[in-house]
Amino acid sequence: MTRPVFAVVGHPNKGKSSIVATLAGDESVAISALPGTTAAAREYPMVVDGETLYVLIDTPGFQRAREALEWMQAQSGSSVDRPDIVRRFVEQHRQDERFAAECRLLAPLLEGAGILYVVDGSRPFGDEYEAEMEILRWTGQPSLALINMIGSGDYRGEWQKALGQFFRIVRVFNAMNADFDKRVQLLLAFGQLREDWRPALERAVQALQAEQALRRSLAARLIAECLAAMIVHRRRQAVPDTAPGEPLREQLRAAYRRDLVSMENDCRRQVEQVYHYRHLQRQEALVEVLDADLFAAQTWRLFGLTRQQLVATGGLGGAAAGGVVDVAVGGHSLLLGTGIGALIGGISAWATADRVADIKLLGRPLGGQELSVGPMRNINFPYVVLGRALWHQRMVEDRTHASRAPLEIAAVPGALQVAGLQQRKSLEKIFAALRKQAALEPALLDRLSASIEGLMQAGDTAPP
Ligand SMILES: Nc1nc2c(ncn2[C@@H]2O[C@H](COP(=O)(O)OP(=O)(O)OP(=O)(O)O)[C@@H](O)[C@H]2O)c(=O)[nH]1
Ligand SMILES: [Mg+2]
Repeated sequence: MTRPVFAVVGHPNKGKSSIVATLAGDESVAISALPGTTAAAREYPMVVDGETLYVLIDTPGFQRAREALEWMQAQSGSSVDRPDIVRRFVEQHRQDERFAAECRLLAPLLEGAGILYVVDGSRPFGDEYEAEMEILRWTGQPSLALINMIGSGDYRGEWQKALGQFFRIVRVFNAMNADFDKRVQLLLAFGQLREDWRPALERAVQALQAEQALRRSLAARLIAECLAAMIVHRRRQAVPDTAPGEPLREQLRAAYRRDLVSMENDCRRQVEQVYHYRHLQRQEALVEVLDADLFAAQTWRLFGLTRQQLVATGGLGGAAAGGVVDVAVGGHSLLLGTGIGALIGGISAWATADRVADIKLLGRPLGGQELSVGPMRNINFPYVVLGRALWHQRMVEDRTHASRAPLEIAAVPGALQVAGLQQRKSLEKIFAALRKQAALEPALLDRLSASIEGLMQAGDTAPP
């Protein structure tokens, strides 16, 4: 076997499949609180440019490790014979339902796979694991133990002592919360198991890093397109010759708002797909802020500039000059640059979130008239949309494919990078240009997309 193959093995319900899902970035891996969820071995290859760099195999948990070990111990032989004894065990019990799990999880090891033994470090060590570890040692395969922390207890110390006697490398790896760097570190540790596996795993790490960067660019592009489309969006409706009444205007405003909400929603779905989530549920009830209506006053306060913030710093001119207004864009300070006063045309532009776009009655070339709403005039709007989009992207990026819960937000948005004044000025220029445009100019989109990517990058180094 030339390419590295790893079988993820262990007791039932200790997070084997969760580790596979996280490393393979695959939401289709079956994970549940019921022991015995994984009944058959399944392979997850990491393929780059048509070449398989390494393979992970998810396996069922041990069911009768003690009995299996007793059978093996009853065979006569010395240490050199042990791998053969394990092989004989599997050959002789293939049809034996009692040892179905043992045969399925040992088979890949007999074909040369490395061992990734998973335990739950939040529960105490117990004798029942000794037989499992002993059988694994008998296979003679290179092995690494992973302490997964499922619950709140902490028995890492005793696990480390026990595992250290059987496995050369012991690592703590939290399947559910492992960030990108932890995943990379783990792959590099796999490379320590066998010298000739290392090059493939180093390439896998490089491919992973490249993929991460590409995903960010794609996400930034999607967000830029969506944001620009939302800023310039208009909705028109033909109206009777008699002057359109308020109900008709209100209908049109409502339709316009629905358009924007659905544009934002489409953008989120697309960003989720970039990160290989196709069936991600969002927790509407709990995600108070992110899923709050785009037009809710609370959303504007959280993600955009507020009138109070501007006024509190001694007027718009002062705010711009000093660059001291803090903007709660999910922790981003997406401040407007100088010239803010001119742009918003006075503080009246900071009316309620609802009064965001002009509504106009226009004559139609072929007679009759139409009502038109949009484009978005409120200069706070792009910051609200961008803040929400960056926050959502961050949560999706940080999520692991082992999480099965709906996408849910902690109470306080994590602090992301404070955008520099230059960055804010350049964003404001782009937004202002967009507001004036009838059609989206590709060069402007490129600039917006690059700025958004910059904000994502900056978010990495921001203090928590
Ligand atoms: N909080 C938390 N829960 C985890 C973690 N890893 C696994 N779990 C949970 O533990 C349970 C078992 O996870 P699985 O990945 O299905 O475990 P398994 O070892 O593959 O189980 P079997 O296939 O039944 O042998 C699931 O409810 C997971 O959500 C973790 O790192 N943190
Ligand atoms: Mg499983």
